[in-house]
Amino acid sequence: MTGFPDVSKIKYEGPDSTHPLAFRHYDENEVVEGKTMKEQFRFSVAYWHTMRGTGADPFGPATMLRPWEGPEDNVENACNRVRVFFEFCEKLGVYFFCFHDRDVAPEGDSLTQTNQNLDAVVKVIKEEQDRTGIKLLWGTANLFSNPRYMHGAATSCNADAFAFAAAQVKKALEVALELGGDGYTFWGGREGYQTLWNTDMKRELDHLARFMHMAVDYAKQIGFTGQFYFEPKPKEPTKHQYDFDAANCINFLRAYGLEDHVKLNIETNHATLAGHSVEHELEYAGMQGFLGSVDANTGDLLLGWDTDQFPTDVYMTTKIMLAFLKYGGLAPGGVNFDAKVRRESFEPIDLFHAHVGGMDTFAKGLKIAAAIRADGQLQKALDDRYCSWATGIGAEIDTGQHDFASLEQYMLEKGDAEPNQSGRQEALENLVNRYVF
Ligand code: XUL
Ligand code: CO
Repeated sequence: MTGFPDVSKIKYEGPDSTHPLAFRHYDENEVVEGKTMKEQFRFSVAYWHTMRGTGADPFGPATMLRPWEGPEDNVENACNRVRVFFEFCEKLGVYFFCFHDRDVAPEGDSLTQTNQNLDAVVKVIKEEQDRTGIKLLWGTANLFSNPRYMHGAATSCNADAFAFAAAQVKKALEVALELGGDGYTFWGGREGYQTLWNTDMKRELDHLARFMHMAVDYAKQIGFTGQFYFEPKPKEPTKHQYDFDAANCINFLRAYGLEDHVKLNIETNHATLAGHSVEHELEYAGMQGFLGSVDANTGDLLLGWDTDQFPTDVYMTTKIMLAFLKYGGLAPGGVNFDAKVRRESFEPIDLFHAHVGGMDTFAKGLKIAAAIRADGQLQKALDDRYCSWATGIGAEIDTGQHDFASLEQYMLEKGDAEPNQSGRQEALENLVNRYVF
């Protein structure tokens, strides 16, 4: 069966289009800063939300109308769902996807059975990839849903949970290799803790590092050359997640010798839950050489939890795209819509509205970011702000020609610092607005 019989391929119609399911800004062939939009974004659909999101929340059950779903969550149904998924991606014009092992295939009664289920579904995924040319941006393992992971997976107090998780990631890497995946993501799930009364934090972090090293080693062994990503998230489900934010994750990776193997997958709403903005997290990761990939979504400041909404704010996507362009793009990473339709948006067509809107918002953000960069006024204002470092004492400090004693001498002779300049924040906000509207 087809999943979306009433939808034909989404087209680019230009900014004046009033068609609710056409792109007004995302033209995959349009070249911006030397790359087509298709290459710049490497948009990806998240299988877990788009195919497995049910609309259930703590106050009520599933609401989603998904006519292709059979009565039972078995392998046959899972294979059928894969075909519907590829139909969705094709009609949308997205060339990448991401999935967790357990979203695509149901768990069996044993690890052997579960792996067989996964193999059966992966076979169909492979067929659909070959048919459509759609690629795996990154794969990952669900190390948080099954009750065996209640205390975490790699950081569990139960060594058997660690071992099971290792077996699961081993298989997930084999699958990622088979599907030609460009990456593999670690998201902590339950890697964190609720209270120090029952937690040996040092031991847990040592285990997490050992686990990641095992993954890196196994990837090498089987010839999986995709990029590893670590995805920061500060809270949910535990009170203290070990992968809090970009700075915390980078420190962990460096402390445990993983910095050459793992980059970051920055998610918008995880940034805001950490009390940052996504542009802060991207800039931090970028300047440290850890910018890998992006999980695109947005939160709601009035709700304050991980709502995973689709991005519709052009200011936000402009800031994201400024970071992308500054750091030379994301490939082999991409922009993965780790986002879900609202519980009330329960019809299949809502999935198209959501993704089309997200892609268009990013495309507009890219155009604005490119215009800001081409104009150069924002960069000039930034350069001017730091002009005291370009020559004279600033340049001398930067080239290591001073110490505290010589700087004291410099100030004793000079008497006082040069007066400060205005930060001009409001003027710069107005300048940015000139490109937005
Ligand atoms: C959870 C989240 C995950 C990861 C992949 O908040 O973002 O879906 O992206 O495990
Ligand atoms: Co995510």
